[in-house]
Amino acid sequence: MPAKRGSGQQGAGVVGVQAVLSRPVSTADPFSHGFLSDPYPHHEALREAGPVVWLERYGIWAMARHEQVRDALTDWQTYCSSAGVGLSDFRKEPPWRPPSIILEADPPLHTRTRAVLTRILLPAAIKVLRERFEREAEALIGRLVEQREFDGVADLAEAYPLKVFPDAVGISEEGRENLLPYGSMVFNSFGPRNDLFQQAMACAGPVREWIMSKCSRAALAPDGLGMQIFHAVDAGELSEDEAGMLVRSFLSAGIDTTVYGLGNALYCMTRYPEQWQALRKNPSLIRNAFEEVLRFEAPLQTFFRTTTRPVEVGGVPLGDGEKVLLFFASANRDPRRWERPDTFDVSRRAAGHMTFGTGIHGCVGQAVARLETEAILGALAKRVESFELVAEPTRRLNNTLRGFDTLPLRIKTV
Ligand code: 4IA
Repeated sequence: MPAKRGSGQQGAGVVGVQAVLSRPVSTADPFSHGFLSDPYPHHEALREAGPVVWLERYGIWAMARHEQVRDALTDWQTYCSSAGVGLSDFRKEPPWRPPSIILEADPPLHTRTRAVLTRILLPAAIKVLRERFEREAEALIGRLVEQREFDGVADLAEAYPLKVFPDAVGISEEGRENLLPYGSMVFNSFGPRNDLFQQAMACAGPVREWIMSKCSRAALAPDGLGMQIFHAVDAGELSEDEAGMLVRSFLSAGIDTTVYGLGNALYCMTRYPEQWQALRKNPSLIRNAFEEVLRFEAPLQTFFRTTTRPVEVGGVPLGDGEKVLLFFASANRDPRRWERPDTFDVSRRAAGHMTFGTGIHGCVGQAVARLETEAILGALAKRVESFELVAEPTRRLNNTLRGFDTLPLRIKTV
């Protein structure tokens, strides 16, 4: 992918001044099948091109180095979310669904909605879920061990979150097959209106209707995480409609992310068997191993921000109201930040990866994600000596997520 120095925007309207500014330029399409199938060489080229790169194809900026991604995420005043965290600028075109009141919002709205979810998802609050999550993990892994051969995606990475998370939120069993298609819509919609987006939207109508029907107080179990959001209405923190929208956020953000994360974890343990042996020998590494999976094979690859003012990044001037594509997965392998960035090592200090984001929008559900993964990896560590691929895994391409469609596994038991 060529990256060249190109001429920037002309200084506009100032009599007698016509500054021609220089900026690194790339012709890459981060949402093409080629890029999404093997993003890492493209990430490297973007990192080397400069601290910020103009993507000609979309007329947007890209940041692929750890320092700039982190700095943008921690400066919400300059890099806002309320114009959407996808390619589409909500101020210029209508969003495909009403914007999320937490993800696609800035303070003060974001501060109020975030406070409610932070409280509900505090590690201490999540503790009560642990026993149930571990029991379900043991039961599922028990069945898969008996089976010996299974699909790591459908039978494990999808099956587990699809059981435990909707149970925790407190929605009915009926219709849960809508959750994955909805996630596919949500995460593909952050990219351009390309083939992946069109495919995901094929069944949009009924899927959205089902999702919205599960977001009301009447649809929620009395003791779940969903109903806890409605308690905030009773306390005067949210309106009834806002509570429903935050339940929608649970159902948007809580499934595919962990499905892709678990699939990538299984893939890493299969691809790097000596790392699985290290985990089995020392299960206290499990927690860090998950962070290393998130660093090394980020299930969430990218998000956008929109500038709220002209800003200079490493000597390159960005204008007001411009879209900036942040490459979390590239920050995670930036050699400026990591030693041996392309080595999967469960004992490295993986904290500081960007997969959960950082700053005011940093993943509010990360305790749930950790709980799910630790329960699954813990159950596997007790029973599974090694994983073997019985066929080549196939990828499921998505404008935002990175993961697998199939992961045909055979396990050797202890
Ligand atoms: C929402 C970042 C991702 C996990 C996410 C997706 C959707 C929403 C929030 C977060 O709909 O609020």
